[in-house]
Amino acid sequence: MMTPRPFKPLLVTLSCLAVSGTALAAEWNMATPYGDASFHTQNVKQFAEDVAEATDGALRINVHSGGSLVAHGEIKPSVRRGTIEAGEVFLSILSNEDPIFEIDTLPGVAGSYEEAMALWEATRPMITELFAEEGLVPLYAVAWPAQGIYTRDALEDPEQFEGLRVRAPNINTQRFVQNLGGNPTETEESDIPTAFSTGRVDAMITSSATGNAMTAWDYISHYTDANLWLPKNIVFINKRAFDRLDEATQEALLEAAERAETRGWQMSRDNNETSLQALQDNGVTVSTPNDEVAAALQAAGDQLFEDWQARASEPALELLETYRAGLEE
Ligand code: PCA
Repeated sequence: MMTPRPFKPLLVTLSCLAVSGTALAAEWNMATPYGDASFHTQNVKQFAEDVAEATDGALRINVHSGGSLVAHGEIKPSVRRGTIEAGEVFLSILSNEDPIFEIDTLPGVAGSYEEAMALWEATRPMITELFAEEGLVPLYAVAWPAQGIYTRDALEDPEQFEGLRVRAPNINTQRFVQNLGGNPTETEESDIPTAFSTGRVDAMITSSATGNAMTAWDYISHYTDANLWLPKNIVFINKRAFDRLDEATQEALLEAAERAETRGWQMSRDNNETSLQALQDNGVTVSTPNDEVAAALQAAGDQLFEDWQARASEPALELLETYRAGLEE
């Protein structure tokens, strides 16, 4: 015999009738740039499930991963226009809008998860404000594992960077490659296999996580775990879409976002461990830079940092000072 549940059928009927965007039930589209093998995507999908559950289906977020709905560069403009309600991007691809967005792709600023989190906490208000000016609300941000260098041959001599064609995920990494004497190309994650198989690139800079997700062992055999920096992805929504939700739904959404942030940082740490292991299990030699390579990376990084300082706004520079002072306490 069925247990009587008098209110359920009524609610279901109402939400079926509800037009997307009303206070009754909303269906959102969310575009993300990374594929399903990425822990960021897994986290955001869990977030969408949590929201649906917490709101009893009053808010459903359809996650379109891997740039399948909107290309990476178009995600933020699309959310701003309201074509889609939510998006995720690699924060530092926004660097042409304001150098604060690439503060997490500078060597020597945050070299551990603790520091990366402190940097996010320090910069979150300013980033939130800049997003608000465009009618956007950041929900959460999660760091990738530290960035390192994937090469075909063991990286033993900085001379090897000369003319090396290196895939980079953002402008700052491209500048870094240039400072090392290499030839950078900005390539989306989804284009990595083609970039290698067509011979467009010889090497790449990314994390253990992306190397593992993209089965880097098909193209390269060495990973230099250089701990360059821990850049973040940011998840955000359209403010008008948020305002259309009733208060309980808004609260449930923000609460799920908070959980996604905590979960995501832990996933990043765990994924770093499993990915480093997976790389080795698949024949990739994982090592840390030798002294010569480390010195070259340091010099290229110092240059990158100086250039950033020259570009950054006064408030961004002040934030960096405050963040650094906080680390020393
Ligand atoms: N993976 C992403 C961004 C940084 C990372 O670790 C990428 O390479 O595109």
